[in-house]
Amino acid sequence: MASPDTPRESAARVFFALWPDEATARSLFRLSAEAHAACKGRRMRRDTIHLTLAFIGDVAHERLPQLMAVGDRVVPAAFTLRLDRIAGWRHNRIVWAGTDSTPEPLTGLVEYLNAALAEAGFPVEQRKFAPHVTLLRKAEGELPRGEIAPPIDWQVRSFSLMESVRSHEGAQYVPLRTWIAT
Ligand code: 2AM
Repeated sequence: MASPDTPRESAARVFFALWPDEATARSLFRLSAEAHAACKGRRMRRDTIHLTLAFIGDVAHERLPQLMAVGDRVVPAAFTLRLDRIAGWRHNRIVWAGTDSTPEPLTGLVEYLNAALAEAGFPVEQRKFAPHVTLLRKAEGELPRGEIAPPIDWQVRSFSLMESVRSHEGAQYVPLRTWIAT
């Protein structure tokens, strides 16, 4: 995490994430249209839909190689992530797509990243991992809760270290490095 005296431009806001293929992103974007019809809010743009594995926050640029090294140590696995549940969180008014059955390779990846991040001195999330793909922010009224039918089968083949860059159009996400399963 950047210390308060780290000038903003010398830090990058970064996180590890799964980025969907085109078809999965399209399915999720369609789902967000349905959710938006029911509870308004702000839809994630199709190109920004993702699943965060580990959010790190502001990191001084000179420490980015350490984060790359964390990713380099992972042996990326291919797996299917079945998104079968849509729900909302009242505390932050997010509507998200998730799963009732987190695949073991996903849990393993997150645990590995968190352990390696902690070892390298980066801040790690203490809360239990709750895999979710944010669809809407600032949703209003009653939030959805139910099955995604048919479910969306996301064929995960890679993970990425992403930088979140703020612009007047909202956050832009830039991949810093992607690790692909062989
Ligand atoms: P969210 O979709 O639930 O808001 C980039 O900001 C990504 O990191 C988002 O997917 C966001 O999850 C996630 N994230 C996790 N912890 C965060 C935090 N403390 N601040 C901002 N984003 C966070």
